[in-house]
Amino acid sequence: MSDGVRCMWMRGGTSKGGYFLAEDLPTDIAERDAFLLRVMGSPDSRQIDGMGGADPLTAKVAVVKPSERDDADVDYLFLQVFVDQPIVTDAQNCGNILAGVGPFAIERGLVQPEGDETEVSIYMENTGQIARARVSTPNGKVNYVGDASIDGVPGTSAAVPITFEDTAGSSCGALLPTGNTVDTIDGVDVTMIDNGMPVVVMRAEDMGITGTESREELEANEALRAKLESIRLQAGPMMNLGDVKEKSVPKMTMVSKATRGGALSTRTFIPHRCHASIGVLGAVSVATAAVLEGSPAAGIADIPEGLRKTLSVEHPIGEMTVILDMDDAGQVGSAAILRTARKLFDGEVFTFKN
Ligand code: NQM
Repeated sequence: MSDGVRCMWMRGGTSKGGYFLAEDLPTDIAERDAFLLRVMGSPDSRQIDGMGGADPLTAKVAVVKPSERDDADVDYLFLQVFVDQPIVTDAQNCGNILAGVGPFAIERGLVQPEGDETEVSIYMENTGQIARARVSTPNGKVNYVGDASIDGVPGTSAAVPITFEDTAGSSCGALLPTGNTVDTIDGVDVTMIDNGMPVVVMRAEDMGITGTESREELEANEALRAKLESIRLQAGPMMNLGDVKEKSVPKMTMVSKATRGGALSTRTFIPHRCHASIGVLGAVSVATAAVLEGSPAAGIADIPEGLRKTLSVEHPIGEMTVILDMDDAGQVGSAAILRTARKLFDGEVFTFKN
């Protein structure tokens, strides 16, 4: 494909990537993936010949189309393009890129704006659940300006509140795919959990770190990375994810006591780079682990009373607030988070591939 392909570049939460209408992409999956690798400039650690930002958090893709479902306005497929390997995977969802899907759907005319705020119901194809995003639309147009701030993004923007329902077992078939709150792998107690994102949650101190280290310090710790990868490769099949050697899940989150007044502190590998902050559904899964009695996270977390639990999940550069609504059985029923998004560029992307 040497002709330009219509594409919008957006920041969604603390991530960034290309947003495409499904009709603008090749239908053949191998062809589509080859095209997206060219778009991002992968594989190359600098992504110099493409749009990617040399970081998994900025090499992301949303594919959006009108939904045929009664309960959704649009379908959203998330694709992670690896930076330094020729891999494009749909094996995970992304709640940050999700934040741009509502605005994008309205911008492209898939959803008509209604009043000052338009609710967009989004079917998340990767995992099969619905998310509801509220988009600011005064005067019939998407508004990106506002006073909402999220850690990891300078300044303020219009709020995009998002609610998730029924995310338990999104990729693993069950909230706790092994049936246990705690399992032990390589001598480390872990909770293998999936409330929207498959995550292995363990105590930072059990991994030989304090949990207050920076992203750079943790990425430089070869021994830690080897230990995490050994646990991850064993956790994959136990979480019904099969061989995860070439997959971006499960994520690996090390938790410690909060240091800034939150519920708990986190450091997350996604899975080979350390997250600059934490993923959205990743944070929902970690917060859910923290309310499970007897889990490694519960032991260190500060959990508020009541059926609505507002948990501030601390991460390397701030915090993400997750609101968990518990049902009468004491299980997490739904989760909500606040994100922002910004349209950065709208035009055509070129690949010039022979
Ligand atoms: O967990 C990064 C991100 C994510 C995923 C990753 C995310 C989520 O911050 O919902 O948003 O974990 O690979 O974009």
